[in-house]
Amino acid sequence: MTDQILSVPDISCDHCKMTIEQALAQISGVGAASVDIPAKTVTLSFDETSVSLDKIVHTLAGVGYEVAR
Ligand SMILES: [Cu+2]
Repeated sequence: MTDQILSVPDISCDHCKMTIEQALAQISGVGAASVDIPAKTVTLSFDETSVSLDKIVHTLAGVGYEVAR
């Protein structure tokens, strides 16, 4: 598993946290994911052999959250 911290500037409340965590939970290959609201970050671990970081970033964009890079 690869650990990754993503910066997501639009995170502002519990609703954002729930939306993001639920979206990530539906991607196979993504393990634990947690959203830090004050820090506006998403910390997750994923299996690089079954999902790419790109796919994760696109999934977040699909639910309305752009990852800053
Ligand atoms: Cu919100």
